[in-house]
Amino acid sequence: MTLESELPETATVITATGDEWWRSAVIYQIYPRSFADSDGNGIGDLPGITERLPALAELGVDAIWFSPFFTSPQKDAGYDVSDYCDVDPLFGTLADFDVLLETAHGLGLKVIADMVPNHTSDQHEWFKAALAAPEGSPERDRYMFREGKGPNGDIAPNNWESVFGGSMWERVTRPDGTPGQWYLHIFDKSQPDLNWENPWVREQFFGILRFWLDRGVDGFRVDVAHGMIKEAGLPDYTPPVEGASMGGVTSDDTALIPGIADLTPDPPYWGQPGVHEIWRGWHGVLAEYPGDRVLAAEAWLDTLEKTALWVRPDEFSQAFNFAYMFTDWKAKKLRAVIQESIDAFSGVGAPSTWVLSNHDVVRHASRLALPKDAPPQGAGIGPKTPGKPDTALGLRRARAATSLMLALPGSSYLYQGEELGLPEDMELPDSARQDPTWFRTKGEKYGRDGCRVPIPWEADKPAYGFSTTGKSWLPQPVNWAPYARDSQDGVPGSTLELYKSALKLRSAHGLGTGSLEWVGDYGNKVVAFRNGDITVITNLGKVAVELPVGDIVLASEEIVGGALPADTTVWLRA
Ligand code: TEU
Repeated sequence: MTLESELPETATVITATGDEWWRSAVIYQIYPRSFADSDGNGIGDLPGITERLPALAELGVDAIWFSPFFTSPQKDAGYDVSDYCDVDPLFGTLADFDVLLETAHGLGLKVIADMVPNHTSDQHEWFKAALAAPEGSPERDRYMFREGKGPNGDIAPNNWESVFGGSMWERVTRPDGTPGQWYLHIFDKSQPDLNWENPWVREQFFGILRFWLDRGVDGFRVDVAHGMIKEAGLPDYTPPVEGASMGGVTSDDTALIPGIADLTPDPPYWGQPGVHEIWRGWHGVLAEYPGDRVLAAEAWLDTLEKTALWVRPDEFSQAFNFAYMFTDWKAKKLRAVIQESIDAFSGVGAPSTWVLSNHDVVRHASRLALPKDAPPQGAGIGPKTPGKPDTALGLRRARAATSLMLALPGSSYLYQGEELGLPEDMELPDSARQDPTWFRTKGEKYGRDGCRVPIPWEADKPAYGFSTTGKSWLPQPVNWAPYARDSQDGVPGSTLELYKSALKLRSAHGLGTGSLEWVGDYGNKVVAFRNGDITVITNLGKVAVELPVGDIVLASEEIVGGALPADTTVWLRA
């Protein structure tokens, strides 16, 4: 189905079968440094999370995915790992992790860790050994070292640009002080890429996976799963669309614009066919363990068709649906991406996933009200960005969008704070910024700090209850009291209560394991479908839509007089 095609009259979509828990799970992402701080240093930690876990059980999610808490110099907020089998002292200890895991399991919550195999930190022992070893040594072969070009080797081996800005190559200095080889880093220079063609590297990660599986984790989200293998010869590459090489999806997602996806071949460092053999190996390790462990791919690929190849039965269990995430607030586009997702994923026996926010993108309570000419994904929004989104409109659309998403069959991901309706923090002072993107682009891109601000728990406490001392590694806005959990708990109509109701009803009506049948009666500005005994109607137009007879079981805004207002979703039982 293309964007331009009309809504099929009836399109019943049978979701993939299988009774593994993750096929229909709602998975809540915790960004550990911004969730809850127990020791008052302004950075969230594992004991802080453990204390707050009952709030997540009460919210009604099934599982938690934790962004990395492993030992790390924190150059990229923990996505630069220097020891994969230990907890960074900032966040606590392995014993704290064991308590967290036990507490979560006791509350019925599964736990998913974040594995970062594309690169290590430059402070990892493997990289230190590589630097200390001579050129051509087995230690160097664990990473992507190459000679520079030109008579003195002072030109980078190719023209690739880092996702965070600047060259993807950094030159090292030999022990005698002379310039040496270059190493590849898709991200920051403190994140050297591993050489996944090297069997020794593959073997190490089998051990790391087993370390966490033995401790009891229920699976892994795999970071940059699309970047691990690079095209042989590392050929030069110039992206046809600005930002395309960087996962730089804009609000007009290239994957969803017919034509552009066809013109965008996989860059030589994304989505190479060699990755699939790695995932089959990882699948095999997880299969040795009881209890349906999950493997979720963070793979930024330009089409859903390609993404589906990653979730074939012997590879990942599921993959993030970034095409869905970046779909504009337009009924036609939304219907198309839903249909295309279910077709692509169920074609290989996998559930579709759905997601609206994470720690790398502008929060959807702001993104859904961005003006047309907004900066591309990854640029972020800051004090000097022209045409900032309207917060009230953004929140209204976010509530409607989430209410729609949570009625879709498959698995949904939530990002901490979205259940409070948090907007992007668009006024962070430059002096507070920490995202490497900000530094590597010399301030040209604000980066991702605006979605990473510590979340508010209690309106009247220091740091809104995030920390005991009032410290917060990124400053929190002064106007966040109304978003605090205790300002919304038990308050009818609050965003928190909307999430709780939606999650409860989703489970009661079996929507996650259900199937979708389009309902075409409401015009082209509406998305409407049936899932089991629930009819979901979302009005993305400006004009109110008359509702059919039926009991309203959920509404993202108050419904008066039988009409569905603009930017509103209802669930009806007819
Ligand atoms: O992200 C990979 C990635 O390519 C996207 O995050 C995106 O291109 C980027 O955010 C620019 O918009 C993962 C993690 O989710 C991210 O937090 C890490 O910084 C990155 O990997 C490196 O580990």
